[in-house]
Amino acid sequence: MKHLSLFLLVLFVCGASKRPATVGFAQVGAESAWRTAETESIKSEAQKRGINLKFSDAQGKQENQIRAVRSFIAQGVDAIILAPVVETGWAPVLQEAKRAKIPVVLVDRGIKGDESLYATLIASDFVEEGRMAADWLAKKVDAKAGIVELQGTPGSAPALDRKKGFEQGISKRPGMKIIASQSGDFRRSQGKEVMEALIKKHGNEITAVYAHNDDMALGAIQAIEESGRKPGTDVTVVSIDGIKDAFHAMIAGKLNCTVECNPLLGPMAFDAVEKALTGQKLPKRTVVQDKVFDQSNAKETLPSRMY
Ligand code: GYE
Repeated sequence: MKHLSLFLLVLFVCGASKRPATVGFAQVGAESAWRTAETESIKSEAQKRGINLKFSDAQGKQENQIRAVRSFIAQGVDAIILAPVVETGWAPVLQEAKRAKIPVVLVDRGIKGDESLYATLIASDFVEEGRMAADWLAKKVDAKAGIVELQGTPGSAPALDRKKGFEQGISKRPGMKIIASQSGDFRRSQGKEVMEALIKKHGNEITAVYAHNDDMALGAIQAIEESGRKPGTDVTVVSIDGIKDAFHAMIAGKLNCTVECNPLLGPMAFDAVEKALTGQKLPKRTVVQDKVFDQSNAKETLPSRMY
């Protein structure tokens, strides 16, 4: 009897581990090069591990993401990876996942509220990124600047925290002032449009741009050039992400600095999924480490950039 149950247990464990896991990934959209790199990292890691991945692109809308998570639950996936577009409004659907005993791994952006609704969060420290951008800018401009801030998606963790960190960074530097702050939704086209409007309004008062991501900074750089001023010289431009195009712009002297935010979260996300599925303990939060790059090291760094 004892041997039989042991045999059955072994059979069960082996059988279970052989069945490929099915994981649903509820992605925000494709608003930036960062986002595309993250999608690619998760898709390729799933393939490498033989995981059956169900992918959903919410086109930047929370209601689409909620619908995707519900459909993953209905399909009985083993786990869900969620990159939440905004911080609030997740409790009902995450409670449904919890009731269905489907672990949820949050990647890249956090949420507000009950921590028991997700297994773990893997993300950068966005407040720290904002602070690093402010410190770099302060040194560059001798703590004197009229700053335009281009914010990310309203209500998203990176937009809220990058704003907060930057404000903390300039708070003890009275010569640095944010003269306008508007959302460009993390998109290049909107970064350009917003910058055009702000140049019309504030003209040469603007001596620096702080963009919450590289794509918006690259859009702003175009707007500055079209207005007849020189980005990188007349207007100091700092941003966050560290995409390849940012390195090209730094080499061209148009972008001054980018704070890296690593989107290659696939391996960490699936390590977490596997731990959650085998009942291992997970930290509530894993902080991805970031670095600052500027024109002094852009050229030598570019060949090693992965995204
Ligand atoms: O910085 C931006 C993107 O959530 C950290 O979202 C991510 C941000 C990233 O669209 O480019």
